Amino acid sequence: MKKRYFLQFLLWLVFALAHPECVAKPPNIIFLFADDQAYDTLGCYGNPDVRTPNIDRLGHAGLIFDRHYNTTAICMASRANVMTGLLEYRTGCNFMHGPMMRSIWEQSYPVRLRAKGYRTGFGGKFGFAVADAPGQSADEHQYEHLPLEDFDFWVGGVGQTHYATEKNKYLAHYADRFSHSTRAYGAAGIDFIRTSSKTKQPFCLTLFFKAPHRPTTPDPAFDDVYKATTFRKLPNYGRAFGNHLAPQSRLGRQYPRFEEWGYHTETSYQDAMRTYHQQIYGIDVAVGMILDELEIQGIADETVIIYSSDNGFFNGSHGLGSKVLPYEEGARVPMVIFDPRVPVSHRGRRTTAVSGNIDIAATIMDLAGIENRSKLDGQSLMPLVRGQVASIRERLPLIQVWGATGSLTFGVVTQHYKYLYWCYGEGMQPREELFDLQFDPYEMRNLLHIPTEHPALPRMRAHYASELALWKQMAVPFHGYQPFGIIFDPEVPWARKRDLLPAPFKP
Ligand SMILES: [Ca+2]
Repeated sequence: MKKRYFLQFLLWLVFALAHPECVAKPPNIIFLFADDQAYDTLGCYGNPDVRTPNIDRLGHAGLIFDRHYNTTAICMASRANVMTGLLEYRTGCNFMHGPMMRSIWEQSYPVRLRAKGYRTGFGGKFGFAVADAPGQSADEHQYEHLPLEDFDFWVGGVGQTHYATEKNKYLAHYADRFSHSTRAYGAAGIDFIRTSSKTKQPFCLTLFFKAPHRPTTPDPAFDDVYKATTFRKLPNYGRAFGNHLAPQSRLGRQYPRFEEWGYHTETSYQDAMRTYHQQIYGIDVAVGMILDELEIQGIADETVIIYSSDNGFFNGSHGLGSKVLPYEEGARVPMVIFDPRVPVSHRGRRTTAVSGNIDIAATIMDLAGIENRSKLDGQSLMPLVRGQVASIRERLPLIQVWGATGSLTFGVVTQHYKYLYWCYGEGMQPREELFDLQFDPYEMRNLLHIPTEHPALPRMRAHYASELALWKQMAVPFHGYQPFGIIFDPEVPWARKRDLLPAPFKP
């Protein structure tokens, strides 16, 4: 070897040893996403009543995130967040607002990974439509408004999709083997992995399970799993632990659902939890099917797996049911990343770093070697997974611009505290809430109620003001997002805000 080439080789070797991820083949990526799965529903999150051995296995071999939030805690908006790495006021996409513009979709991780040479697959509830221009109607219930052509493999569905496999157009051919869609998605995942492993391309599989979203429809194959289980309740369970919250928190549909969905009596609570957890058990079985196939194909050591949920769930906490509100049970969810390439010494850990659903696209792009991520709101979580850093951000915004006008909320969460501002002032005062999540993880005490000003309040108000300034600066000019820059401004009186409310929110 000539001296010049030898020197070049030595330089490459030094670089390769320092940055093995840059010279190795990019990993396969599997992103598994549940619908409405609360943070405390997995064995690896400390719930002693549940059986989730496959997801637990991922957690124990990877990194478990204990402070992972959906920046918007409802299906459509959250799916738009994870696909793009953008906050809701930049995706412009939610129920009561509108579909995603194609120009924004084209920045999503599935499109960018495919352009980078990845084979991409999607299965499950896509959740939002893609439109060419603002004001153009696009309906997530119609296949022609979903971006099927941007995937190499598609078993996705429109709207809420169906639990019965046979009712989903692109999944129906699995119905003879698995009549319930959760395991059918597992079977579809196996097929995608099998065909992808025969190509030279890396692959990215995204599976958005319908479970455990209502209407409660567990796979009867697992009727025996929780037959004898009595489920615990979280310490903030019940109406008595909701009285201290802002009255605006009781104006959304979450409040009546505590009784409508049966969380209010011991018998109906246990029934609700049995079927809820049975649906999550079904996801765990599907995850096991996928993990087994990776072993069979000999690619388990080159496939990164991410597991999370689109929003949390109030199973009776604070006397609430359902999701949407940015309290811990509504916004915080399980999040597990397993990267088999991380040294064993750095695996099997937990992190309390604050992370968000906007980080998922950034993480997937980082894994795929896409370096230009500066326009994303999210950060790659890989430095946390590799144990290189202890945190990736100081604060994360929490957005709630859907549903009853009274329940509109904007807030910010940090390592230690959460600050929420409830703007609604019709017959009541707008409210602030401050929770110390380190000492009060169940949000039993609003620190605005103590007689002296809490020392953290000015700092949290400043964080909120910074996030509100970003909203004012960055919100898309369509789908009713810009007015919320003023509607969420605590300095502006409610009387002035009333006229600014977008049409669906006018009282
Ligand atoms: Ca959901």
